[in-house]
Amino acid sequence: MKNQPVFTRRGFVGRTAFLAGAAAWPPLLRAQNAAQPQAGGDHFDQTVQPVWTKPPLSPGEPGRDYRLVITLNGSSLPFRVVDGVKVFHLICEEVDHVFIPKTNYNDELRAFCWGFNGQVHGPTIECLEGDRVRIYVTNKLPASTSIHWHGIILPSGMDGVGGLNQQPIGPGQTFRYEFTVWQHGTFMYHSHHDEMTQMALGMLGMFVVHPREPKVPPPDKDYVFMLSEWKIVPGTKRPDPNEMVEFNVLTLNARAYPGAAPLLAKLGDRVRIRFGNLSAMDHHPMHIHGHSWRITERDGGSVSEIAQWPATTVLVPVGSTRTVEFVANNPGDWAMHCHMTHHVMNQMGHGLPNVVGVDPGALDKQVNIFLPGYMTMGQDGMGEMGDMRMSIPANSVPMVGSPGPHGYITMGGMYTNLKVRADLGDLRAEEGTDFAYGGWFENPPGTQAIPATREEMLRDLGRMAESQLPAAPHG
Ligand SMILES: [Cu+2]
Repeated sequence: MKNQPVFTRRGFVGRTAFLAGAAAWPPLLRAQNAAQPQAGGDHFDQTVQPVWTKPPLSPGEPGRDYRLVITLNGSSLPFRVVDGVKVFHLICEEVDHVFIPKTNYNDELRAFCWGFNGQVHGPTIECLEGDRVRIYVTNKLPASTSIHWHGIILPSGMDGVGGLNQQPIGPGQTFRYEFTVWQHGTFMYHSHHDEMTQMALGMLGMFVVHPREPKVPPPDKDYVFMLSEWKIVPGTKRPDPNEMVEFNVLTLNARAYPGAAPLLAKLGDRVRIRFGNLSAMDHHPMHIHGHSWRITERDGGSVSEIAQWPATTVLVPVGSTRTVEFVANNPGDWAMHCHMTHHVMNQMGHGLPNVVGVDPGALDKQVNIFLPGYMTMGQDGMGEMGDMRMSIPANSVPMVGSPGPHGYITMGGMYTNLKVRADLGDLRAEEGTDFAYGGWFENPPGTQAIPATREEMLRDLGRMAESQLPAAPHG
């Protein structure tokens, strides 16, 4: 009898009072409360009927009714229209996924992951508000799975929680999901069966619903990023789903810098960036340089204009989406990255002793007697690590970054660049590493930080100790 509800006298009285109160509502108020849900992203209103009960409209066409988003290092899932329904097919399968391609500067980093249709993460699903979608999910994995449509209001039996809403999809089986989407905004999909394992192996994707009646014109560039985190022990080829704390590969659309493609924007472009976060354990404060953005959407709906906070960093909590918009009015190469400093490192080891400030002095000479080639590292931080071209284990990459136009960029992981140009020229948003694009910004004269001269320092800073000044020229 443990799980039987217990009606205490107080609880019963409280409940009766509530019901009596409801019955006493004036008829007008009750009618308002039962109003039909409306289009326009206002699906968080607590009306009596959920939005999915509204009949579908004729299916929207990309190019005519909406512009497809840009999934860098990924793609949008193709569909067919059958009797007014948009039909998609997701195939869950193992994928030998490249996190960072091989370049002149680093070996590739790849691992056997679980994804969809040959990709990690899965392709972005896109539709128009009011579309009816039918999604076949074929399971080619060795384990059962099920797919949850994260943030989408739909019938309980379509929600995809294995065991709760449906039987898990067994290996070799195909299940059919079907629902009408009466929302717009940025949503996600992911495995909801053995989540710890299957999400850690990559079974995630973005789900974008375009508005049927947009209140603002579509942006010039509409980027979408899935943020996620992995543990890939150097030298191994399988992400470790048991990891809880020490994630060492932090990704944008399953690519770690320098493997993540840059965002491109023509000067004056209105840019939208949709972030989704399905990391196992971490929130990501995503930060933009050279611009500030407004937070225009959360996963529950659009933010009304008056409430759109200006910011340069948006916190994207686990299990959430955040959409930001800005005008790319500042030409240059601009960093965009998670501001957690350990999330912009590649395959970070956290077990290192702290030797910052230690003078290795005679130590290296002594140890070299027993260990030829030994070198104490890290006494000045990690910035030089990538540049040293040290030998590292197979299938691993330097902890930090890659060459940039002015030296070494000491960031990896959840980092990429926004390139704003008056003329994008040969720059293309396609597969590759960032620095392989070759298109670095040339800072106009007078807009570049450079070494200060002796004369400038004496002129502007007053009396200076000789030791703080650059050496006087000889002669
Ligand atoms: Cu982060």
